[in-house]
Amino acid sequence: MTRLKEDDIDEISANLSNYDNELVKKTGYLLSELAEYAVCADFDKLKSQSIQVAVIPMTCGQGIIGGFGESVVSIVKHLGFKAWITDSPDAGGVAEAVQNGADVLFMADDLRFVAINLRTGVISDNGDATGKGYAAGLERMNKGLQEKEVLILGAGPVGTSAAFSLARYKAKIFIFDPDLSASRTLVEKLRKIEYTVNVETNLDQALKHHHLIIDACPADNVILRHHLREDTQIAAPGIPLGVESAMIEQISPRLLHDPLQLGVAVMMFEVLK
Ligand code: 2YC
Repeated sequence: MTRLKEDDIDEISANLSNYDNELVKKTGYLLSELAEYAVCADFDKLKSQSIQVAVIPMTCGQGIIGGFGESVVSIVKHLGFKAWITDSPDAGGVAEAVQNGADVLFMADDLRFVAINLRTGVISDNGDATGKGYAAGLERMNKGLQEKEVLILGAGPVGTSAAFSLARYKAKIFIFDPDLSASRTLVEKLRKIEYTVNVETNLDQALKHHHLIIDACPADNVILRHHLREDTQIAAPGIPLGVESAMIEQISPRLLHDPLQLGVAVMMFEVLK
C-alpha cells in the first residue's frame, strides 16, 4: 500500500468545493452523493448534524503524516458532519474521542486506515471503500457499465473491491496484475459469487484494447500516450497516478483521481449504513 506524502494532501482542505465542481462535471454527482451511491446508502441528511466524528493521529510505525488527520477532518466536515482531530494521538486520542462523545472514529497506522462506528460496530477499510468509490465514479461517468468492458490494473485490496462493485454493475471485467497469481486469486474470489473475470497477461495489449480503466496499481508511467483514445476514461485510485504526466492535462476531463477524498467519503457513509 502506498504511503501518502505531506505534499500529496496539503491542498485538500482548501480545495474541496473546487473538487466537487470537477466531480459534478465528470460524474454528475457531488462527493457526498457519489459516496452514498457507492455504498447503496440512502442517508437521511438531517441526521448528519447529530453525528460526531473524531480523527485520531497514530504515531506508530513511520508515524504521523503532516496534514493527514486535518485532511480527513476537512473531508468529513465537507460531507456535512461534525468532526475534529483529537489533541492526543494513539490510545489517549481514542479515550479522548470516546469521552467527548464521538460516534465514529477514523485512524490509520502504516497498514490499515479504518473508520469505526462506535454505536453499531460497523467498520470500513479505506482500501475497500476506495475501490467501491472509484468503480461507482466510472459507472456514473458512463451512466451505467452493464455489458461494458472494464480493465482493472492491480489485483490488490482496491482493485479487488472495485471488481465486486463492477460485478454489481454487470460490467465485463478484465484484470491485469504483474503477478499472475494475484489476478487468479481475484478471479477465484469473484467466481464465488458466480461472476466471470477475464485475465489479461499483456499490459501493453490490454491498454491498447480497453478504454474504460480502473488504475488501482501503485506505479507511475504505466498508461502512456499511445494507449489513450478520445473515449478513454480512467478512474485512478492508485497513488502515484499511472498516467504519464505529459498526458494528464489532455485526459483530465475523463480522469478521476485524488489522494484521499473519495475513499474517506465512502468510508463515512459505509459506517453509517
Ligand atoms: O497521521 C497519521 O495518523 C498516520 N499514522 C497516517 C498514516 C497513513 C498511512 N497510509 C497511507 O498513507 C495510505 C492512505 C492513502 C490511506 C491508506 N494508505
